[in-house]
Amino acid sequence: MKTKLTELLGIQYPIIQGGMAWVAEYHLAAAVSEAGGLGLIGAASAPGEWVREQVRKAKELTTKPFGVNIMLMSPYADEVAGVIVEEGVQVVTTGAGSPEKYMSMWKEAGVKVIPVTASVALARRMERCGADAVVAEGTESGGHIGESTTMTLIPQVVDAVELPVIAAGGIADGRGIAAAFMLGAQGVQMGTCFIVTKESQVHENYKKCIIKAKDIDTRVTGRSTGHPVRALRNQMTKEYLRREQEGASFEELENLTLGGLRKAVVEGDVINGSVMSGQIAGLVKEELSCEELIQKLVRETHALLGV
Ligand code: TUI
Repeated sequence: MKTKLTELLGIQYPIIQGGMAWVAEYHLAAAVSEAGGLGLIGAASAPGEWVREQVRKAKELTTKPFGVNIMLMSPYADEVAGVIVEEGVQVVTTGAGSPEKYMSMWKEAGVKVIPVTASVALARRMERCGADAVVAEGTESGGHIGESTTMTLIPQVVDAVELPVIAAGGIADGRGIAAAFMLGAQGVQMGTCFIVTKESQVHENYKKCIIKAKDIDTRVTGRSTGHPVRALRNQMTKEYLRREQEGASFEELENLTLGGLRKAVVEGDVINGSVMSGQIAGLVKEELSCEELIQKLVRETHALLGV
């Protein structure tokens, strides 16, 4: 499975594990990289020193390339951007904004930059400012999402930029990977199926929710606030959507979700917490190791594409 992406990153398979807030810590990232994909540490809203420690711990577990995802709405984004250079992180992905102001610093340090985009316009802008590849993320994804579906977004981004495009949103098996290649992608990024791996440190309750989930079990909160977030439906999403419909204020709605992801991932409160997940959760049925999962994905993709 050699593509422009495996060449760019020096990895075996064109499979990236999403840099999910609270979920993507060093055990998971190192396991994915060891298995031949690209593991990511999700910096989320954590301070630079937390990220530095995570990077150092990942380096103890793998000598293969791994990366860090910066969530650009984080108050610590500036310091995390610096830590990436200081610690010699090889790959950075960015989410929930535009990383233009960090681009020259990263490029000078030789960091490979892969912004996550949800539109053709942002993908084009990222190419112009020197990105090495882009992730095009469809609205099927978990967490903070854009409008377009993966099926419609990928071919449009592929036609708009020369860079390798990585498809994300709604992919959890070899059929999804093969489909992404057919749409012109050079690789895939997956989140939901990695939450349920053995190396993932999330609370058991979170894993059980994803394994139990059916096709129509996610909800999108925050469409009215401009921060749409997809999560599995529960008491929190029900209450949020009810209040959102009643025209609750931004502050009131934020208070409902504030710390919700931590609550679900760390405390296992899957009733009041935010159980972020993609729409593909219904396809995720078992807990495998990262090695087993990646080998299964590669086998399935090979069988479909005959490569
Ligand atoms: O970033 C993500 N997914 C995330 S971040 C996150 S942490 C969070 N927690 C609670 C509330 C809000 C966030 C959970 N999931 N994916 C990448 C992504 N980026 N999806 C969409 C975008 C995006 C959206 C608008 C990127 C850029 C953008 O506009 C940038 C611009 O300047 O035009």
